[in-house]
Amino acid sequence: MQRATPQEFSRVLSSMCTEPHPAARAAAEEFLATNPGDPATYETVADLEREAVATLDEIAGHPDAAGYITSGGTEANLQAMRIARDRATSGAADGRANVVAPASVHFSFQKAAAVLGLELRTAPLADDYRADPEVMGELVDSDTVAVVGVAGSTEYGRVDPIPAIADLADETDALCHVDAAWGGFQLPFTDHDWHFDHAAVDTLTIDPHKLGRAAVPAGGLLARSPDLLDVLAIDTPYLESASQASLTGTRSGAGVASAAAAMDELWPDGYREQAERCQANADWLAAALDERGYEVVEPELPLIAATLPESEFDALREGGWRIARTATGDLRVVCMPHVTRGTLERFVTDLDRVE
Ligand code: 0PR
Repeated sequence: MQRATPQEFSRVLSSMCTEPHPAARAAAEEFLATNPGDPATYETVADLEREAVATLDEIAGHPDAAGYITSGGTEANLQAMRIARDRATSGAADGRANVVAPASVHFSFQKAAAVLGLELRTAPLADDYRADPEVMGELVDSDTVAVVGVAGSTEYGRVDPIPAIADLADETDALCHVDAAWGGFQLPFTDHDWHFDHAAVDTLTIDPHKLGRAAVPAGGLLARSPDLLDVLAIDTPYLESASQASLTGTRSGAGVASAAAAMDELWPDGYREQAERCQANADWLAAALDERGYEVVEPELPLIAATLPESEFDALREGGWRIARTATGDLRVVCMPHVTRGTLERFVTDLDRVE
């Protein structure tokens, strides 16, 4: 089959998206015109969404979690903050409610805070780029509605100490949210404590359209119990179904069906094999950069950060490499499934040339 790929993936080292699994691609096309926002009309895609959520539950270590397939991590994080706010304030923000998160939190939380009228308080990280629960604790007060941990941070791929963050939330009766948007499909094959089973996590973001190999748009929001998700439910009098928890109304059946198809194909063995391959590639690149004298942040997950002079960074970009920088100017390479060892070898060859 001819595969028209609008994006040339072979030199993309900066993205958290990747080539969808072939089954996910086919499912996306098949369900392109369906709307899971109207489950009583589009019953097949509604069944696929239940199936997808059940697999996400298994991955996230809690068989009874409620949830839905979002448009991405941004929607999932925003909706989790909405649950936290409305659970604490029964609706309207009172102007004081705040969210406490590590400085590594994705910028979607700034959007969520702006939209929901929440104050976002971010705590400086520990030296290892992970959240420091003690410093976070200093920001928590009686108006804190959510305490957030990141399991696979966007810039350094770090996993925060989730059990300590959950304890912090518990102490102040706030909601504990974990953002595993990127890390969620890698972490089951590591020994990190990150999910419902490991700590009193209330809500969790886990995105099939990142390491889950689904087509965009397919994020995931899970809530420990249906009553938490019900906080989001709005009556929908003119639809066959009575209520809706998603933020968007009409949404893409392509994302939902492709998420179900990818997970059906890959969970767990395919994801395990992928996780091992991506991590081995990241470790290989870290060693190659280290050998060349660059300062490398040890990859905990398949994401490498390293110091790289601006002139070399610019020359590599001009040479066609899609690479990105962290806020502090480090090179950032995400070893997604489309990034092969051969790609990394070519990258290092080019790096040697521009040095
Ligand atoms: N949470 C985390 C930990 C993330 O890394 C991201 C996105 C989100 C939430 C938000 O997810 P959505 O973008 O699905 O709403 N992280 C990447 C970033 O912002 C997204 C990305 C994707 C960037 C593709 C570049 C790219 O080519 O860096």
